[in-house]
Amino acid sequence: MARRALITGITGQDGSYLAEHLLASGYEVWGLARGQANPRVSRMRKLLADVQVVRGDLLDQGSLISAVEKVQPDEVYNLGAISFVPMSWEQAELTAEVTGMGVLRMLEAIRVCSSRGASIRFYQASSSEMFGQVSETPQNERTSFHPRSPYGVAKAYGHFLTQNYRESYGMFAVSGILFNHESPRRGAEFVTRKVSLGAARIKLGLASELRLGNLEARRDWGFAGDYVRAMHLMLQADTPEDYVIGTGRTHSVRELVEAAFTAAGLDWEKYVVGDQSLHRPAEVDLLCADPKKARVQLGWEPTVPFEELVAMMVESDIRLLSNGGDPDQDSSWP
Ligand code: NDP
Ligand code: GDR
Repeated sequence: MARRALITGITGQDGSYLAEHLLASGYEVWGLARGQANPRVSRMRKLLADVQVVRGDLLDQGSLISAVEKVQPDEVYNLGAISFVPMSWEQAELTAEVTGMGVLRMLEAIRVCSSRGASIRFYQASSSEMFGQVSETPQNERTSFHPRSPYGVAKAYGHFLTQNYRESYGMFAVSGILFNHESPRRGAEFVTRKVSLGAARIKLGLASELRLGNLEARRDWGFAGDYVRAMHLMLQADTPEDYVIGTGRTHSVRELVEAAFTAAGLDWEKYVVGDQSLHRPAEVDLLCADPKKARVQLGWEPTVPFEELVAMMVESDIRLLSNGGDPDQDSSWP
């Protein structure tokens, strides 16, 4: 019988790549989707016709128990979250509820169903944002946390809770501490996609400038398609353990802008405008992964280097906009 996976956050970037990967690996894939008329569900269905949808919300404990009871999954991937860091200052309580308490509700749903005999492995989407103001570089599984946003704090709660359920109840529950990963399906609010869309719009004469915040922040950017393979590998391991996933290379936002505009054949300095209002109340200045444990124990390696990733996103956005696609309407997904 096919293994069955339940993915929260199915309408997001990672949900789409993970679903593709699991379907290609022979899984029956279910996605948890919220809302009575969520337009992102139809976008997801267009791309992933074989994914079955179960209604539920990370804010609603009963809906998660019902979803787990209905799907009877072998594996649950908890990717659902408020994931945009600036929004976590604007709606800190909601972020705590969805991104933090949502993990508790999902773990409880699994614990309740496991007590009736189910055996379910659990993956939690932890984040390099938990490291925040870093105490050492590169960051590995033993690096201490100093989160710098309500989002990072909520993720740290979910991370420790996942460890605690593993230790308290013997659950196969793991966290992937994933560094930034991007793709042509990345939300338009995140800096890589904002820059690739900005360069594409300027190239096509649809915009004349791109406004950005802190150009000096450094991130370890990889390709989302590579990172979902790591999520799956973590749940196939003999023992439940947490892993850092990243490329081990770091670049500034300035270098990202330069690479994107170069890929579009443009000089970035003519178009990029600094905007103080886009700076964050507290910034994470530098992130760089040490993914050695994942390489040695899981055999995981990233395959798409930074310049290739940026060029892929810029080319995709030039194609999308040339064909009349509207990324702000969430209508199209390459
Ligand atoms: P996205 O922002 O693209 O997707 C977030 C998903 O969460 C959407 O499907 C959204 O669904 C869902 N969601 C939001 N609120 C709820 C809710 N109340 N109940 C159920 N689902 C909800 O994120 P990514 O795909 O980029 O990231 C996936 C996960 O990995 C997130 O948890 C993120 O925090 C984490 N992460 C991401 C990294 C990255 O670089 N991409 C790095 C490290 C961690 P809806 O359509 O209903 O809004
Ligand atoms: P991040 O990603 O906060 O690292 O979280 P984001 O792309 O939003 O920001 C990266 C860096 O770019 C700087 N920046 C800007 N960012 C945005 N969004 N818009 C701008 O105009 C801009 N100008 C400069 C930011 O200050 C920041 O330093 C992502 C999310 O996917 C999280 O969910 C995930 O956990 C982490 O990555 C790992």
